[in-house]
Amino acid sequence: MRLGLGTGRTAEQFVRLLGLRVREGLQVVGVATSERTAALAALVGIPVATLDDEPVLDLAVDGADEIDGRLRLIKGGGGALLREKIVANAASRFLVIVDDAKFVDQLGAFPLPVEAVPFGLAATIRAIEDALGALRLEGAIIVRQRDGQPYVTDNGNRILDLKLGRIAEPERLATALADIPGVVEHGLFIGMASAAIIAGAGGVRRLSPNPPPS
Ligand code: A5P
Repeated sequence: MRLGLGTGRTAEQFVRLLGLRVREGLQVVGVATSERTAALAALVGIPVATLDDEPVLDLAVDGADEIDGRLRLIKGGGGALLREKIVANAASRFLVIVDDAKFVDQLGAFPLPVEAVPFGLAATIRAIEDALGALRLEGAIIVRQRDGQPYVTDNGNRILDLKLGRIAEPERLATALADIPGVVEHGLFIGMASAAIIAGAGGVRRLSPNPPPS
Protein backbone atom coordinates (compact mmCIF):
# COMPACT_ATOMS: atom_id res chain seq x y z
CA MET A 1 0.00 0.00 0.00
CA ARG A 2 0.91 3.63 -0.46
CA LEU A 3 0.31 5.22 2.91
CA GLY A 4 0.06 8.81 4.09
CA LEU A 5 1.72 9.12 7.49
CA GLY A 6 0.34 11.72 9.89
CA THR A 7 2.02 13.97 12.43
CA GLY A 8 1.69 14.16 16.21
CA ARG A 9 1.99 11.83 19.18
CA THR A 10 -0.81 9.50 18.10
CA ALA A 11 0.37 9.26 14.50
CA GLU A 12 3.89 8.58 15.76
CA GLN A 13 2.61 5.51 17.61
CA PHE A 14 1.09 4.30 14.35
CA VAL A 15 4.37 4.90 12.48
CA ARG A 16 6.36 2.98 15.09
CA LEU A 17 3.94 0.03 14.96
CA LEU A 18 3.95 0.11 11.17
CA GLY A 19 7.74 0.01 11.30
CA LEU A 20 7.53 -3.22 13.28
CA ARG A 21 5.30 -4.76 10.60
CA VAL A 22 7.61 -3.58 7.82
CA ARG A 23 10.55 -5.22 9.54
CA GLU A 24 8.47 -8.43 9.55
CA GLY A 25 8.06 -8.17 5.78
CA LEU A 26 5.01 -5.95 5.16
CA GLN A 27 5.47 -4.03 1.92
CA VAL A 28 4.40 -0.40 2.06
CA VAL A 29 5.69 2.97 1.03
CA GLY A 30 5.04 5.97 3.26
CA VAL A 31 4.48 9.62 2.39
CA ALA A 32 5.05 11.77 5.47
CA THR A 33 3.09 14.87 6.44
CA SER A 34 6.07 16.54 8.16
CA GLU A 35 9.84 16.47 8.25
CA ARG A 36 9.49 15.04 11.78
CA THR A 37 7.41 12.10 10.62
CA ALA A 38 9.66 11.49 7.59
CA ALA A 39 12.65 11.20 9.93
CA LEU A 40 10.79 8.82 12.25
CA ALA A 41 9.55 6.66 9.37
CA ALA A 42 13.09 6.30 7.99
CA LEU A 43 14.37 5.51 11.48
CA VAL A 44 11.92 2.64 11.96
CA GLY A 45 12.56 1.22 8.50
CA ILE A 46 9.56 2.38 6.47
CA PRO A 47 10.46 3.20 2.84
CA VAL A 48 9.66 6.89 2.41
CA ALA A 49 8.59 8.60 -0.81
CA THR A 50 7.49 12.12 -1.58
CA LEU A 51 4.01 13.00 -2.73
CA ASP A 52 5.56 13.86 -6.09
CA ASP A 53 6.85 10.29 -6.32
CA GLU A 54 3.49 8.86 -5.19
CA PRO A 55 0.74 11.41 -5.87
CA VAL A 56 -2.05 8.87 -5.34
CA LEU A 57 -2.26 7.17 -1.95
CA ASP A 58 -4.37 4.22 -0.84
CA LEU A 59 -4.80 5.35 2.75
CA ALA A 60 -3.73 8.18 5.04
CA VAL A 61 -3.64 7.69 8.81
CA ASP A 62 -3.41 10.66 11.15
CA GLY A 63 -4.46 11.96 14.55
CA ALA A 64 -6.64 14.97 15.28
CA ASP A 65 -6.98 17.63 17.93
CA GLU A 66 -10.78 17.46 17.96
CA ILE A 67 -13.39 15.36 16.20
CA ASP A 68 -17.16 15.58 16.28
CA GLY A 69 -19.86 13.03 15.52
CA ARG A 70 -19.94 14.03 11.85
CA LEU A 71 -16.23 13.26 11.43
CA ARG A 72 -15.39 16.96 11.24
CA LEU A 73 -11.91 17.65 12.59
CA ILE A 74 -9.66 20.33 13.96
CA LYS A 75 -6.04 19.56 13.11
CA GLY A 76 -2.77 21.43 13.20
CA GLY A 77 -1.88 21.44 16.88
CA GLY A 78 1.50 20.12 15.75
CA GLY A 79 1.76 22.75 13.02
CA ALA A 80 1.59 20.32 10.09
CA LEU A 81 -1.96 21.00 8.91
CA LEU A 82 -1.10 22.07 5.35
CA ARG A 83 0.83 18.93 4.44
CA GLU A 84 -1.64 16.84 6.42
CA LYS A 85 -4.54 18.17 4.36
CA ILE A 86 -2.70 17.75 1.05
CA VAL A 87 -1.76 14.17 1.92
CA ALA A 88 -5.25 13.27 3.21
CA ASN A 89 -6.76 14.72 0.04
CA ALA A 90 -4.45 12.56 -2.09
CA ALA A 91 -5.58 9.40 -0.32
CA SER A 92 -8.52 7.22 -1.30
CA ARG A 93 -9.30 6.74 2.39
CA PHE A 94 -8.41 8.87 5.40
CA LEU A 95 -8.47 7.14 8.77
CA VAL A 96 -8.33 9.22 11.95
CA ILE A 97 -7.02 7.74 15.20
CA VAL A 98 -7.77 9.54 18.46
CA ASP A 99 -8.36 8.98 22.13
CA ASP A 100 -11.85 9.78 23.32
CA ALA A 101 -10.79 13.02 25.02
CA LYS A 102 -10.66 14.43 21.47
CA PHE A 103 -14.30 13.57 20.77
CA VAL A 104 -16.52 16.65 21.23
CA ASP A 105 -20.14 17.69 20.74
CA GLN A 106 -19.04 20.94 19.12
CA LEU A 107 -15.67 21.89 17.63
CA GLY A 108 -13.75 24.90 18.88
CA ALA A 109 -12.53 24.39 22.44
CA PHE A 110 -9.18 23.53 20.86
CA PRO A 111 -7.76 26.70 19.24
CA LEU A 112 -8.14 26.47 15.47
CA PRO A 113 -4.74 26.61 13.73
CA VAL A 114 -4.47 28.63 10.53
CA GLU A 115 -1.32 28.62 8.40
CA ALA A 116 -0.55 32.05 6.94
CA VAL A 117 2.31 33.46 4.90
CA PRO A 118 4.62 35.81 6.85
CA PHE A 119 4.16 38.66 4.36
CA GLY A 120 1.51 41.07 5.60
CA LEU A 121 0.64 38.94 8.61
CA ALA A 122 -0.96 41.87 10.45
CA ALA A 123 -3.24 42.52 7.47
CA THR A 124 -4.14 38.83 7.29
CA ILE A 125 -5.01 38.87 11.00
CA ARG A 126 -7.28 41.87 10.45
CA ALA A 127 -8.99 40.10 7.56
CA ILE A 128 -9.55 37.04 9.76
CA GLU A 129 -11.00 39.29 12.50
CA ASP A 130 -13.42 40.76 9.96
CA ALA A 131 -14.43 37.29 8.79
CA LEU A 132 -15.00 36.15 12.36
CA GLY A 133 -17.10 39.25 13.05
CA ALA A 134 -19.27 38.55 10.00
CA LEU A 135 -19.91 35.06 11.37
CA ARG A 136 -20.55 36.43 14.89
CA LEU A 137 -17.55 34.58 16.26
CA GLU A 138 -15.33 36.10 18.91
CA GLY A 139 -11.93 35.19 20.23
CA ALA A 140 -8.26 36.00 20.32
CA ILE A 141 -5.94 35.33 17.41
CA ILE A 142 -2.52 34.28 18.68
CA VAL A 143 0.64 34.13 16.56
CA ARG A 144 2.12 30.78 17.65
CA GLN A 145 5.52 31.07 19.30
CA ARG A 146 8.33 28.63 19.91
CA ASP A 147 11.34 29.48 22.05
CA GLY A 148 10.31 33.14 22.06
CA GLN A 149 10.18 33.36 18.26
CA PRO A 150 7.27 33.02 15.83
CA TYR A 151 6.77 29.34 15.03
CA VAL A 152 7.82 28.51 11.46
CA THR A 153 6.11 25.63 9.65
CA ASP A 154 7.86 23.12 7.37
CA ASN A 155 6.65 25.38 4.56
CA GLY A 156 8.22 28.55 5.97
CA ASN A 157 4.90 29.99 7.11
CA ARG A 158 3.36 31.11 10.43
CA ILE A 159 0.59 29.54 12.49
CA LEU A 160 -2.24 31.65 13.90
CA ASP A 161 -4.24 29.98 16.67
CA LEU A 162 -7.87 31.14 16.77
CA LYS A 163 -9.25 30.78 20.31
CA LEU A 164 -12.94 30.69 19.53
CA GLY A 165 -14.30 28.41 22.23
CA ARG A 166 -17.04 27.04 20.00
CA ILE A 167 -17.58 26.91 16.24
CA ALA A 168 -21.28 26.63 15.53
CA GLU A 169 -20.95 26.42 11.74
CA PRO A 170 -17.58 24.91 10.80
CA GLU A 171 -18.41 24.80 7.06
CA ARG A 172 -19.07 28.56 6.91
CA LEU A 173 -15.91 29.35 8.85
CA ALA A 174 -13.87 27.05 6.60
CA THR A 175 -15.13 28.81 3.49
CA ALA A 176 -14.55 32.27 4.96
CA LEU A 177 -10.97 31.46 6.00
CA ALA A 178 -10.13 29.85 2.66
CA ASP A 179 -11.23 33.07 0.91
CA ILE A 180 -8.69 35.27 2.69
CA PRO A 181 -5.49 36.11 0.77
CA GLY A 182 -2.55 35.29 3.00
CA VAL A 183 -4.27 32.29 4.55
CA VAL A 184 -2.59 29.24 3.09
CA GLU A 185 -4.77 26.65 4.84
CA HIS A 186 -6.84 26.17 7.98
CA GLY A 187 -7.17 23.27 10.37
CA LEU A 188 -10.82 22.46 9.72
CA PHE A 189 -10.94 19.09 7.94
CA ILE A 190 -14.52 18.69 6.78
CA GLY A 191 -15.82 15.89 4.61
CA MET A 192 -12.39 14.31 4.47
CA ALA A 193 -12.28 11.54 7.08
CA SER A 194 -13.53 8.13 5.94
CA ALA A 195 -13.67 6.78 9.48
CA ALA A 196 -12.26 7.29 12.95
CA ILE A 197 -10.90 4.84 15.48
CA ILE A 198 -11.62 6.22 18.96
CA ALA A 199 -9.91 4.63 21.94
CA GLY A 200 -10.97 5.07 25.54
CA ALA A 201 -10.92 3.38 28.89
CA GLY A 202 -13.97 1.37 27.83
CA GLY A 203 -12.34 0.04 24.67
CA VAL A 204 -12.08 1.00 21.03
CA ARG A 205 -14.94 2.07 18.79
CA ARG A 206 -15.15 2.96 15.13
CA LEU A 207 -16.96 6.03 13.86
CA SER A 208 -18.07 5.94 10.23
CA PRO A 209 -20.04 8.50 8.18
CA ASN A 210 -22.99 6.11 7.92
CA PRO A 211 -22.78 3.65 10.78
CA PRO A 212 -24.69 0.42 10.07
CA PRO A 213 -27.94 0.05 12.04
CA SER A 214 -27.32 -1.71 15.36
C1 A5P B 1 -0.39 17.93 13.68
O1 A5P B 1 -0.30 19.12 12.98
C2 A5P B 1 -1.77 17.71 14.17
O2 A5P B 1 -2.77 17.85 13.23
C3 A5P B 1 -1.91 16.39 14.86
O3 A5P B 1 -2.36 15.38 14.04
C4 A5P B 1 -2.87 16.55 15.95
O4 A5P B 1 -2.44 17.69 16.62
C5 A5P B 1 -2.95 15.39 16.91
O5 A5P B 1 -1.75 15.32 17.60
P1 A5P B 1 -1.59 14.44 18.90
O6 A5P B 1 -1.78 13.03 18.50
O7 A5P B 1 -0.18 14.73 19.34
O8 A5P B 1 -2.60 14.91 19.89
